[in-house]
Amino acid sequence: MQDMAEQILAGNRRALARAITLVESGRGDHREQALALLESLRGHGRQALRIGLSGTPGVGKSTFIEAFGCMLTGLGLKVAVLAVDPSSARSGGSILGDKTRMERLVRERNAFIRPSPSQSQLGGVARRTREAIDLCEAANFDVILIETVGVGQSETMVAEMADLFLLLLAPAGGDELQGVKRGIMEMADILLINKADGDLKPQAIRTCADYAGALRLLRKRPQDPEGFPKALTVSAIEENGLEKAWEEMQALNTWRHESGNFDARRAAQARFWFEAEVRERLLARLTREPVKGAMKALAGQVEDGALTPSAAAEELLREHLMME
Ligand SMILES: Nc1nc2c(ncn2[C@@H]2O[C@H](COP(=O)(O)OP(=O)(O)OP(=O)(O)O)[C@@H](O)[C@H]2O)c(=O)[nH]1
Ligand SMILES: [Mg+2]
Repeated sequence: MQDMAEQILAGNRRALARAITLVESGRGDHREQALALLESLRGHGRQALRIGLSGTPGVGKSTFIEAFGCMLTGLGLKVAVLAVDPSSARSGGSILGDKTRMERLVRERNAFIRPSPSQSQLGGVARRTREAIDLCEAANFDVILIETVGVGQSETMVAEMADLFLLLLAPAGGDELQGVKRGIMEMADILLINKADGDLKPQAIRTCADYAGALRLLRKRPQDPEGFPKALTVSAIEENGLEKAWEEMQALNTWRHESGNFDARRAAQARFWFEAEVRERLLARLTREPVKGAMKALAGQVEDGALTPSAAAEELLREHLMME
């Protein structure tokens, strides 16, 4: 693991790819190795800008990442792309789809693209993605793009591991605007109205103005300077508005660094994931033997009236989970 750690720190991509495979593995011995690897990488002092990107299917996420990623590598930056796709059914197809849609970025020397592992449990996906982010950061990437399709809880999850959260939206009529859930709007730092090209351009500009209005109605967040969150139009296909979007991201990022919000947010995220993992692993024990069987037996006694629910819970926690 020490050797692998050194190779990752030296920016060796094959070592990085192998390490990500290791953190994705469900095997117990792999898990131990992965933890040892992450531990030996801790304290390298490198910090990438982690950008989460979400949007409904077909809005242009892959096209945007291809264009935006190439723009960043063109600026001399090293870019890693990770995908979070909690629906395992889609993962096989999305790997192929994204490889063809990111043709240029795939060939870039300074880009690293990692499709999502096929895994249906969101908790597992969260841990793997966080660890993959840590590995990419250790490998000295400047920007880490984390793509997620706007389904279920995956957006919240990505927002909790990103420094900046972008929401990609399509040009829409006024009524459709309300289709974006308020909670997701509140998480976004920058809304990007994509497809602002050709016939769709006027509609994209109107949609952008509508969203800008909606953003002004949201409660002011302590992590924002004046003017944020904001809405911008882009065209991923024509590669318009990408520099402007990058300027805004940098402006926000600089402000957050200077105001202490950046570090505070990372600390809060670390705490969030610690607590989430404790909860998740405690719950997981209930569904595994021997606790599962003990729970079933106690449930039977509760049903029969031999034990009260509270007494049975007490016994399970004390005897089988060694908790008071
Ligand atoms: N006109 C126009 N079309 C775009 C733009 N960006 C993407 N598209 C088109 O929209 C369709 C979907 O683009 P993708 O990049 O695959 O969208 P996605 O969000 O990655 O979709 P999923 O991976 O299915 O979630 C494709 O036909 C793209 O060519 C754009 O800026 N302008
Ligand atoms: Mg895609």
